[in-house]
Amino acid sequence: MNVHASALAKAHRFDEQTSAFAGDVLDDLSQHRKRLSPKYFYDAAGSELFEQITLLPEYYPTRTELGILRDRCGAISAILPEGAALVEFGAGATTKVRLLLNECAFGAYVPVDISGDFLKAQADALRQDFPALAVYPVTADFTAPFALPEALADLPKVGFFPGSTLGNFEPHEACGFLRSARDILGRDAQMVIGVDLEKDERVLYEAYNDKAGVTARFNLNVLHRINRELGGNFDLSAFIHRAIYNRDRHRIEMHLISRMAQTVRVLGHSFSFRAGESIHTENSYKYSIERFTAMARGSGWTPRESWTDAAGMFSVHALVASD
Ligand code: AVI
Repeated sequence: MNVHASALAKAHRFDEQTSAFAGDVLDDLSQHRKRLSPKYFYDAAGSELFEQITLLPEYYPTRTELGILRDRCGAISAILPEGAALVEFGAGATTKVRLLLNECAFGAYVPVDISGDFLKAQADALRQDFPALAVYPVTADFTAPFALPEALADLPKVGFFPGSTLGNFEPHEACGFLRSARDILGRDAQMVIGVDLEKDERVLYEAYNDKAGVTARFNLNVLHRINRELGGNFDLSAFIHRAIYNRDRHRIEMHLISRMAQTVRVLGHSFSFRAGESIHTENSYKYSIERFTAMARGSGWTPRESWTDAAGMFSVHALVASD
């Protein structure tokens, strides 16, 4: 916890997670270019909105990755060791991991997520459907080092990081995550990872500016969360969602744009906005196969195989830990 966050925890009797949220929000809104971390999108309402996004006709990543996993799970299973512990970084919908669990003979499944409640529900559902599978949920921030359960010490390890969540990390954070995953999983580990690809800018634009406005609600929900958890007074109707493709940096950027000059208060601090001023809320980096595999090579992994859909929209990679 940083100094700011621990002072807030004391003053407001916040729990550890809310204090960290408060500290980050106050720091990030005080920047010359205001920003908020995309990790704060995912409260209960935000997670539900994200599930809705994955079903939108314009949002191709989820169904395309599922298609690749469905078509290629035989090939994926053929290169993974039998009896391995499958360690999933982040616990979301279980649809993707079920494809692997059905196809490969894993010895254990280890979902890792910061949200203990969500993790427990996910683990319970999988235990019911895969009674022979040992499930060891680990409550941890998977972007920082954490320990795997002792019971898995002798099993080979396979990491699973679907959904192109890696794309929401800055490139240096993505390298840091890959390196840390390599350390956590250990020697001879393998990794199966989903990565969204560069493509026609119109397709990208529409995926993040859907007609039904679900992505806009998802983006604005972070202001609602600040109001609810930190007693902020954001007027959600005074901000609009904007997503643009930044070609030079290969990324979709999401912003919340202030419609007017206004001042917002959060935890006794005032933040002034000019009309048209942005809060930068998310980057979603898009990779080429070459750029991703080069990054993996530089971060402790040797690319073993890459699969894409026929239209080359999305990619799934098998990596092996480098010596
Ligand atoms: C979770 N993540 C990979 C999504 C993405 O596409 O970057 C989050 C998202 N943001 C807007 N729509 C979906």
